[in-house]
Amino acid sequence: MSSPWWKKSVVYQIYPKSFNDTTGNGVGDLQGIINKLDYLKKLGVDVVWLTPIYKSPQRDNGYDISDYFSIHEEYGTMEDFDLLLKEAHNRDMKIIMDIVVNHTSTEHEWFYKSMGSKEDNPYRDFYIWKKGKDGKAPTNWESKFGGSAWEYDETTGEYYLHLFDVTQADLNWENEEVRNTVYHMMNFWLDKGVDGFRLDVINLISKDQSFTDDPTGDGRKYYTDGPRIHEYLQEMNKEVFSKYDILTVGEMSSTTIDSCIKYSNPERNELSMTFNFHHLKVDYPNGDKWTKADFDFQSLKSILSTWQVEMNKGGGWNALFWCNHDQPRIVSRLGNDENYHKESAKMLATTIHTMQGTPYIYQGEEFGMTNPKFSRIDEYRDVESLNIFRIKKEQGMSEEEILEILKQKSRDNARTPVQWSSNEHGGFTTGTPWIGVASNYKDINAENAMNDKDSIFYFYQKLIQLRKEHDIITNGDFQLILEDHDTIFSYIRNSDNEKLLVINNFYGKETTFHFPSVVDVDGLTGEILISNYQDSPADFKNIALRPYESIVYLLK
Ligand code: TEU
Repeated sequence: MSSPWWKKSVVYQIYPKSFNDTTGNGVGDLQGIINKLDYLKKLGVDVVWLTPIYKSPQRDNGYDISDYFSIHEEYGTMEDFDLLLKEAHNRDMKIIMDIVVNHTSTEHEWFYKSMGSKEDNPYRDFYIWKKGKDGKAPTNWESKFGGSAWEYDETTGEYYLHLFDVTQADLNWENEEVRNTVYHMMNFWLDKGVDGFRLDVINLISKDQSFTDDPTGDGRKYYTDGPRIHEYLQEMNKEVFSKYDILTVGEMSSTTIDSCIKYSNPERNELSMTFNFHHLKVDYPNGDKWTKADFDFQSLKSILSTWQVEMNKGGGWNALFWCNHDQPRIVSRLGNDENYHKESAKMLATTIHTMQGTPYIYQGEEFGMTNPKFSRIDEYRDVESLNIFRIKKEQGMSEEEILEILKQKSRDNARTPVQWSSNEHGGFTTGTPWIGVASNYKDINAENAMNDKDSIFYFYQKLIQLRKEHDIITNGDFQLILEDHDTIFSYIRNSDNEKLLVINNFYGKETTFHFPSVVDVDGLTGEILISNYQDSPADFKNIALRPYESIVYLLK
């Protein structure tokens, strides 16, 4: 069987709300995406992933869907969507949709029907309703956005489960009717011609039916990679995915390598690939996201390497990424957005784009957008950030301290409008943007990047091109070298007749790279494929690396 197209593709993620506004209402829209397709084509991406554009009260920016068959009004109409799909296909680009089926909005008509009565109600079992225990919630599980994962509803005197916001009620996947309804909806979009799905928190859909308290108070072990998850995904694959030539990527909350191998090994007929987040928890000391902290470089190296090696061994496939709409901007997080903006953004790009898997670029990452460094709570919009602000305050933390944490960790860091130009609001809108634009938009914007041959944009373009030209980037296996080095992340990708040597200095200080004598490269010469400095040396054996220097050699 020939290798599937998505193994050699690069995906670009669009968060429509913040991408490009053509109506002046301060919210991005589908026409705005159509207007930028040529820009995306120039960058060279193959696939565009749209985060949810369905009808939604927007309490969680579209991850709270109230109708899977219509387009959210502010974004446009179904005609706009059809045009977008056509225009993308005309340019040889694909579109994948974000599918959220762990939960729906409580404004979905299924939920209204479900909450109405306990008896003679075919919709009751669409969601997870339970009686309280001793006047309290059915279990002690916590919502991922803070507080209890259960909400009491007076109508029938029972609680419903919501692993996320109180307006995001979990669907009951034990119910066959729910599953068939979801498959029908997925087929509707695929029949329209979309090229695949990103499946939101898909590894949480199967809950342990014992509904017991978790001694840790967290609950995730009762629903993460749950008891029937593989059965559901295989059923979904049979009923939906297997009928089309598509890309499916599962977003896997707190998963394991073994599970991801199962999800993505093609012999099991589940998904094409998986996102996991372990490499982005390296600045969560003791697992706590809500702390201001530096990142742990050794853990980062070790997590990325282990996933590279093990997924390859087990026949799984990784989705590679630093950024998405839930994560702070990577150049602010692992790079240096003040003194080495270009160098560090390019070094981080090299790291992701030379590993094995399918790389994802999040809007604005391609020209180095940074965290906005908001300093007031009224600048934030994200439901999670606002909840945490309230909860931490109730627990006695000072507002200043919480704001410092949000500045580093809030999901809104990724959600500020795309900075297209140095015009007001970065050229995103002629109106008032729904969330503020980062104040550095006059320097950091797409237009400037397009006019600068040495920009981060053209660096990404080149990395994408290299993937097309060198199969070793897709197929080569992964070998970590200089494992214990305290600032260099370096690895070799091996194929039968060549090697790719990747050297990344992750810090703003100089260091020396010595090629390890245990690796045999006798008779091989190195050619530089890409570097973030003009004059990196041709000899790869001993290199005085400059701040954030990043070099990729092809050894033949
Ligand atoms: O995110 C799920 C998820 O586990 C996160 O990355 C989440 O944002 C984080 O745990 C919060 O600390 C997905 C979506 O990407 C996110 O935007 C949604 O809010 C969430 O599911 C619920 O649909």
